[in-house]
Amino acid sequence: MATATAPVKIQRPRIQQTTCFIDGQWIPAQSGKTFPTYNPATEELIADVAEGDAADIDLAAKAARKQFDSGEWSRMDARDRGRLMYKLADLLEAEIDELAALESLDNGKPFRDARNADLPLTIDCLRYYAGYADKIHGSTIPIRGNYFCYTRKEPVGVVGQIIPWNFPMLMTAWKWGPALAAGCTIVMKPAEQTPLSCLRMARLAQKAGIPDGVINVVPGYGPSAGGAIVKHPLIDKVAFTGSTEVGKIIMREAAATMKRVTLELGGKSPNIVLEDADLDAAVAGAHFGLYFNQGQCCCAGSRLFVQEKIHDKFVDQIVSMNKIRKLGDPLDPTTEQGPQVDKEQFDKILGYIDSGKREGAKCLTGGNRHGSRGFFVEPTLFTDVKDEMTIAQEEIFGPVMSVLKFKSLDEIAARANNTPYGLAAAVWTRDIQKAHALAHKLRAGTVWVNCYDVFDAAAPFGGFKFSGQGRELGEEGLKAYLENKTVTVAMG
Ligand code: TXE
Repeated sequence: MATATAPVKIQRPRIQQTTCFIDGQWIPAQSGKTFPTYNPATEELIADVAEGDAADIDLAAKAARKQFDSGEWSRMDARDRGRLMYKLADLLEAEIDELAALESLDNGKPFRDARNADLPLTIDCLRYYAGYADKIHGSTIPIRGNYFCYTRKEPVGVVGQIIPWNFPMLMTAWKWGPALAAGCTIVMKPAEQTPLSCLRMARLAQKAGIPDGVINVVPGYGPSAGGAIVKHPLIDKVAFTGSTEVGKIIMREAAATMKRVTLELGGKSPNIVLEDADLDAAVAGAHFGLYFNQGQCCCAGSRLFVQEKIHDKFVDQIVSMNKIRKLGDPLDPTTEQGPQVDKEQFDKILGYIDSGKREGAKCLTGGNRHGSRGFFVEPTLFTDVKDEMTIAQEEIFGPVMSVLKFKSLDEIAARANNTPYGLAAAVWTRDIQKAHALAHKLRAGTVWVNCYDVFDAAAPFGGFKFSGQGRELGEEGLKAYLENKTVTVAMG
């Protein structure tokens, strides 16, 4: 994994790509429209970006289809496809500081998080799947009779990919990695809040020599550009990361063209701390698991269940950490927490904070806006939270921790599972039996034990229940981009 310490002085990144990228061409939207992307730390305009809609998606889908059907990419020697993907990863690594700054500028996340988490994980994901390109194969099957039966793993075709704004480059890599390795071609729509880094990645893919039409990027809004991807008849599959609400729309609309669908949606993940846990480690893990990325993580440990006996000590330590947390300019390498991505998210979070106060939870830290410019929210801590309160039920997607007390192990799995979501969960304990017992009972796609937010390109990620369909990353993630073909040959 690429690692290095942050440079002392961070250069403001260059803004180079602001148009659609279709069939290897950088072109304005067909309508000529643009939309603004802002710096959430200052609320200032960064750039106007092409506002793609159905007409641009149509061009992109046709280009991706033509490229796929030509076989230039889909039937390229698999090892050569992998080589081009490695090249893309190398180009990202060569510009890692600039790309981290670009991510930080457009999203608001602290530079040091972008530099030490987003970028290394992005590069690692592309390399992981580059290595898979020439290891995708079927099997031979001994069926009854005098036949030779085998399977082929073929690319699904043209894939539409719609991503959110919380980890723009990483989400791009999670989508492109398996699609490219499988031999698919892509129509991608980045989130309207953060289009810049995905466009820069497309430029680097072009530089790496990935053929025209393999990757097409159309920035734009959800219902128009995103909706057009979901409806387009030339697109075979849609992969979406975002809200559960939009996930449901996509699943419904994708049915008309029988698209394959994978969805990575919201969560309300339980983080369970047993009284025998290593307290310092659990506090640090819980703090990171909630406040990392300004709380804008689908897997944020937003229902923190702490066993009664250690509750007060645990809470005291979180209070101390929140008091010294450094909020401010994301491009300052010492900043720990940046702004929320936009005004809509900021308002939504402040609304949830109000509801927590109204419904009787105790607000021990934060609870307000930080400063007067930019979308900063103080690190907020609620205790005395009850299972039925709104802040314990709904995804807040902000720096708001809700601590719920529990008495015994008997009650905890049922309480933890009592949510429509099932994305992630964590357990902190020194007792290995309790750890495994709980891990097996929790209805979640990922369970971390004595750690939180440990991601690896090789480890599948995705949700049970309303948190999604299918898995990303690892071999599971690749399968979502493959069709199985069974070939049966009469042997005479
Ligand atoms: O998400 P949307 P938003 C959750 C989180 C957040 C809430 C709303 O709780 O507060 O969702 O965020 C595109 N057809 N998550 O509004 O709308 C949109 O343009 C096709 C969890 O940003 O789901 C963007 O590219 N596409 C989450 C992407 O979908 C549509 C990450 C996500 O936007 C569309 C983000 C439509 N009808 C938010 N409508 C996670 N799982 O990590 C929107 N889009």
